[in-house]
Amino acid sequence: MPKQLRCGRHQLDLSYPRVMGILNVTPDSFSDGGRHNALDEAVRHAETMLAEGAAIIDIGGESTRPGATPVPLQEELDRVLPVVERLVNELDALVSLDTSRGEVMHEAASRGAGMINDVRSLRWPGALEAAAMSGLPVCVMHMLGEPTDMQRAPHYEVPIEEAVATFLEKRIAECEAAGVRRDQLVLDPGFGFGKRVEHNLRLLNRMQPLTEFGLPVLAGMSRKSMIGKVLARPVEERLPGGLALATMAVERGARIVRVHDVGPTVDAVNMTWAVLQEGTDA
Ligand code: 9MG
Repeated sequence: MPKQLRCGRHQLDLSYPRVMGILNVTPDSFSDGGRHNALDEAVRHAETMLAEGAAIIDIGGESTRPGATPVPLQEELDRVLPVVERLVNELDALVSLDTSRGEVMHEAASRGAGMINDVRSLRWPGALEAAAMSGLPVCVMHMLGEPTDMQRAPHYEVPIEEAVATFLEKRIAECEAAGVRRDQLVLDPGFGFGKRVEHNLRLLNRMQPLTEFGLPVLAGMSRKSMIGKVLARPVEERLPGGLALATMAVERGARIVRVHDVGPTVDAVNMTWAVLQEGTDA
């Protein structure tokens, strides 16, 4: 596995697990519904996450929650680009862009974003080309369907871990064929994206083989409904469940965990790593 990812001006050291902090810039993610000071609020939130130990800030201007519909291109650009610029210029942050649109990838890369996180794995028109042109690392993720319909009775003909591995293998080949370097890919099993709770639990138990592609694995389970369903907790009470899942993902080989609650996750992940390293020469 590449131990370093080249992320534009930044090098991301993946010789140990890193935390990616989630920065949603959709209107409903701001305290006043995004009417005033949304940009300042986003910058302050990113600053806090960096101080808590986030290695990457993942900016998203389109909700990918179950049932969500895509926003118009201009709206997505207007939401994310000012935030990218401020985080890059004021905080020197390693910014990842959570988008499926080639235009957004291109504009964000030209403003200093260091990574692309596409839940649709560069399958929208123009995305593969834009990602290849940027030279940035890309997180490719498994998803069955689209956010609008993905949670309507998802069904697989083969065990979920096989479906995910087959999908990612195909995407790796397609990305490479389009000029995205293999050593710039990050793989994501896509917890919660077209999966029932039993699929998610099974996938987490069996995600270790994904590391055999020789590429870093990213896992995102923070506050997701799998926690709500197993523990019967509303979204604001899912941190303990999320820490357990982040810990298990790292134990099974994930090198990036994507979370809302950075500080507690950094401690949980670092503690897990200390145990995993015990007795090795590292
Ligand atoms: C944007 N987004 C929401 N959940 C995600 C997950 O699990 N992985 C990645 N890569 N992105 C996600």
